[in-house]
Amino acid sequence: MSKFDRLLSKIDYPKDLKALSEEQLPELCEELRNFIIESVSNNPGHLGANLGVVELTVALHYVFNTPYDKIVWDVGHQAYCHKILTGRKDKFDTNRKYKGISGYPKMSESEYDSFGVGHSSTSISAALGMAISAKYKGMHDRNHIAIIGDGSMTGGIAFEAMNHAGDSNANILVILNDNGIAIDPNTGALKDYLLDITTSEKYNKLKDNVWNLLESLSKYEPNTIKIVQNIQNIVKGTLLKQSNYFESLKFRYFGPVDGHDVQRLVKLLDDMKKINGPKLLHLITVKGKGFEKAEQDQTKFHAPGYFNKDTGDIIEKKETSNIPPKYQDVFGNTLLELTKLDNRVVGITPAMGTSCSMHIVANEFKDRIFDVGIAEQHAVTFSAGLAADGLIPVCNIYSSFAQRAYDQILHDVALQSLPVIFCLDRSGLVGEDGATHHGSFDLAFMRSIPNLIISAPMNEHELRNLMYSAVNYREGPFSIRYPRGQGVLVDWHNEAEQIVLGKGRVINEGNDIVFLTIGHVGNFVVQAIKELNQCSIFPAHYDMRFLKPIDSDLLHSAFEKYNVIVTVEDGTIVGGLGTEVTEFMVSNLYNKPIIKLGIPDQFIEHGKPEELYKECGYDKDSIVKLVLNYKKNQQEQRHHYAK
Ligand SMILES: Cc1ncc(C[n+]2csc(CCOP(=O)(O)OP(=O)(O)O)c2C)c(N)n1
Repeated sequence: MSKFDRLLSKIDYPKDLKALSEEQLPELCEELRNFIIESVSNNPGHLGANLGVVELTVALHYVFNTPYDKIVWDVGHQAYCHKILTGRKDKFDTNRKYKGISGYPKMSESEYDSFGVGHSSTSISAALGMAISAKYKGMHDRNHIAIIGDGSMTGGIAFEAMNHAGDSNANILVILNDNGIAIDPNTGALKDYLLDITTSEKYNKLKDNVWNLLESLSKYEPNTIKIVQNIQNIVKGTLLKQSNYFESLKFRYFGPVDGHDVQRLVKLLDDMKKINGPKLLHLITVKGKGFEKAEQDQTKFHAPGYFNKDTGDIIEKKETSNIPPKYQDVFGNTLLELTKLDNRVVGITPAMGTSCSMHIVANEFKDRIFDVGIAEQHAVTFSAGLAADGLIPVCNIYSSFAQRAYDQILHDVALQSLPVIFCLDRSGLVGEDGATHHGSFDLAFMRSIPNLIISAPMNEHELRNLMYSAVNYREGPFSIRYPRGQGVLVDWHNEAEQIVLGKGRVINEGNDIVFLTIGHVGNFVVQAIKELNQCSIFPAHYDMRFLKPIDSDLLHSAFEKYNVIVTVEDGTIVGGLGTEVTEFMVSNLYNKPIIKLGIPDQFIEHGKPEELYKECGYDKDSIVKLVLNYKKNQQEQRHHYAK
């Protein structure tokens, strides 16, 4: 706990917060802000979004009766303050660490986390479900609050939920936390609309007057709330350029309001509690509020890594020249080269332009990159449209967010044989973001789709070769998955070359055991084999490179030459490479033991990637141990039969 803890030190739960006077709340917000800055500076996580909702979070827990009333955070990367105020202050130093608390709301972690999140735009649907359930059960006094950012509001499911909620008469309050930015600056027409409301001077002046009237009259006469709302609606209709979008979806619209005035927020939320039915409160906040550098560079300070809490300087890893680049940067630079080579190549990102390094292209060719908002489904079908008209779309989606777009990949792309290139960043275990973000499933969920090429590079050269080959392939979709973080080659910039599709690589032959790997995990096997060689054990290693079409020549060779097959993949073992190899064995009447290493059939929590690889049993040490145990058993059996 820092030195700024006069009030915060007394607060563990919302009941303690409610014991404060309204006048003390600004001071508490200051302390919370300092607590978060100090904590995130030496235990990296999300910063900007959390600093932006300090006042809102305090006001919510001050006014509402949580956990009875339901607060649903969208994405949940901004719920640190909520966690600190709901029993997790003392554990906050374990945030995102192995076996520590999660960086996102998680239902099994606390009764205050009404809904588990990580992927965006779900809050309104979930809160609406709870609100309708409350109605059904006769719990008419319960409140249901969804807090959603302006970025997350661009996701299709949020629109779907608004459409449903507006017609439901359910008791739901949507708080639109409008800070004008997602991770990168927001895109799309909605942002202009929100800006229009925010900057309409006449509307805002009149709205404030009406609002003050509402506050003073509502104390005496409940019906005046309705009258004043009607006046407010007329004001909105006449003074805003467009008719009010939210009102047209049958939501009562309130705002825009300064989201950093905690005392005013308390009054407002108190008033809004009395109004039944679907309502939307539009808050204007600043991402990174109160920390200068975070306010200035909001994209970098979304999740800045280690930084100096006094100066705001980000603490970069030393010696950046002598370490391999991140896969995402190899992707960005290669895409730039490809856009120069062929003017049909364009990039598509669902709001992750900087995070996937597509900004490298956007910096030179702004019109070749399309940031479509947090809208994975749309990103895929939009790419399908581009491909149908002859362009070469490279659609980069984080593996776990691509789950959203399964039907679009299947129906709109693969079924139509459209040459869309999918680059699935953050495939495999991603680390501290945990279960919601691990890219565990793409190999398995894509394998059953016909017409789709599925590949994974083992290193940076391979990524470049695969991207180059994908651009030349015009028969259908082509998926390339790669993990978060660094590759293995300092000298990553090869002359990209065409790969024979469906062909793997022999890394080395050996005896007795063969490893079949796909993607970056092949490097774990390379290291393990080096160590095993010291013990005079010489397993073979094939890098399959493609899951589909699988290299059947290599598989025949593996089954013919070796006694034991070990498959290794950074993905679920249910339906991935191991399953493919097993099916191949059965179809081809081989009969050899297959050991499948990969993510077991369960959701893996958060921690450092190395900790998680180890937990799942496919880090270098686990692989070495597996082989040594196998050899030991083999010897014991030999002794047994020799007796
Ligand atoms: C489906 C999905 N796509 C992408 C992301 C990555 N992501 C995390 S936070 C974020 C930006 C959210 O913006 P906004 O809702 O405006 O909240 P802010 O961070 O500005 O508070 C994005 C794109 C995600 N969590 N879920």
